[in-house]
Amino acid sequence: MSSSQRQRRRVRRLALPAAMLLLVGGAVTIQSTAPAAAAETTLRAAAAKAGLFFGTASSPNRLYPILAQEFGQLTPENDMKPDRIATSSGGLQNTSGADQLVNHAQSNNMVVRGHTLVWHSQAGALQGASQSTLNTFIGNAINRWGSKIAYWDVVNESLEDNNTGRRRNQWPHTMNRDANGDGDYFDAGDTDVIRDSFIRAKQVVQAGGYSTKLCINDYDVEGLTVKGGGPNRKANALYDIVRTYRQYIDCVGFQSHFNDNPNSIISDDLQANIQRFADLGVEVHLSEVDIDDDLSNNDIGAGQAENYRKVVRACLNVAKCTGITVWGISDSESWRSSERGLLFTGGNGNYQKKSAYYAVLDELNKGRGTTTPPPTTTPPPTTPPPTTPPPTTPPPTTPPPTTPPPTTPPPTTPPPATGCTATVSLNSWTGGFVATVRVTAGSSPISGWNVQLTLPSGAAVTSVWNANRTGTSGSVQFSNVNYNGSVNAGQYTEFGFQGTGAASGLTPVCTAS
Ligand code: 9MR
Repeated sequence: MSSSQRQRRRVRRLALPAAMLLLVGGAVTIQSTAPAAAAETTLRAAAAKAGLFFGTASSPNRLYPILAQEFGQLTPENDMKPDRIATSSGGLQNTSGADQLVNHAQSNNMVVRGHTLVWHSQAGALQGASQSTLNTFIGNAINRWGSKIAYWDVVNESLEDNNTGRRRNQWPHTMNRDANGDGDYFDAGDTDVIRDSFIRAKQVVQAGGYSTKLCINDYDVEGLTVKGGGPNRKANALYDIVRTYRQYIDCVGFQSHFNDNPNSIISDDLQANIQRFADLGVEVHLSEVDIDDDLSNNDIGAGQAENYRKVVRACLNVAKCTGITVWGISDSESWRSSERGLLFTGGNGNYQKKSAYYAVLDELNKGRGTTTPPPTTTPPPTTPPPTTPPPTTPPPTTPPPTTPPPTTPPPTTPPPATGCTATVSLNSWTGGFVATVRVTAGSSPISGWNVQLTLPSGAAVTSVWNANRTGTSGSVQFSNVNYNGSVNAGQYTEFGFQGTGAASGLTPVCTAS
């Protein structure tokens, strides 16, 4: 018996008693309350009910009915890549496949993710192009489809393999220059193709009045840790990029190609990693999911269906995880067909649902937040948490009490320190800056915070994330938003703002509630 036959039998076994129960319930009580909302029967509908999209990658020759039935979002698997549509001067050519996909999505009310503008691979005629030519291409591509594209992957796969945490040492990143040699490309005098491509993309979106959101997309960035528990430096590097360029970046794609590569694991801290990006204020998508059906070497080596459940649940538990895209419909048509990593078998539109499909549908139908979300704050990657030195002397042993304990606390016990402190780090350039403010709770938990700081004359706030704001220049107040007011003792959360002018010597004053 095939797995899908087994699955159908299982569904029939479950369906019969449920129907009997309904009949019995109807017989014994006329005033029965309405039955619980029926579970949705497609991935698309179940995801929509939970407030996210569930999509897939496709091509013009695979626009079968099942596509729009099961999926609410579409990514052109290959038809929008520069090697298909870019000329060497940054113009457009051969857009018919991409147009067909966009039109199909439009007529079926599907969200489109454009994939992709700046990428070292499949660059075609753009290979080796200057930033100025890339900018021309970015403008032409964004303008061609405007708001029909809800999300654009502006920069794809900019970070090196093997968990080094470095940018790729190949075009277009070879255009980068670290002017002051401090090891990053974030300084005013540096050249950074990521920053410059996003700045251009943002300008085009704003000038056109489009609703398009701009994403950075990469793989092996899913967990906080890699196999063995070490830090995921690639994820940390991506985090630093998003934090630094937050004003231009709206969304982050974790590709989520899970396989036996030690950096491609499904780790228990996937949700925490999604959450820390979400805490920067960006949307997070699992943008190219496939899960090897034999993860025997993986940290979570459960069956494929269970692994899919974990991945979908991690997204559902983070409100700003707003979409999941599987990288194709059927195993046989996948770029990694030998790993059988998708939700269907079969081909040419005649597809059969796998156990993994039913697991995903079931998890989506449970909706968001059915498990306790982790704390909304996780430490940023570049600052390792302080390590507690091991005690040098054994702790004193408490002798058994010989007298009854006092009924009032001794007067010398100091009251617990409460409140919060705030520190600012600045990333400045000529005429502007981004400030990241860290709010740290004292030795008691806090449930809300307020940070006041005074900007130097000539400086003004233009945008803020992860906080509410009162004032623009001079004395400015920031307070928590609904998801980051609660901070545990000794923990911190961060918010940020962008401004014009120069900001230096800021001394934030934190008060807690
Ligand atoms: O699935 C795509 C496959 O058909 C192409 O041959 C391949 C060429 O590089 O690209 C595949 O899609 C990739 C995506 O664009 C970026 N992330 C990794 C995907 C799988 O390789």
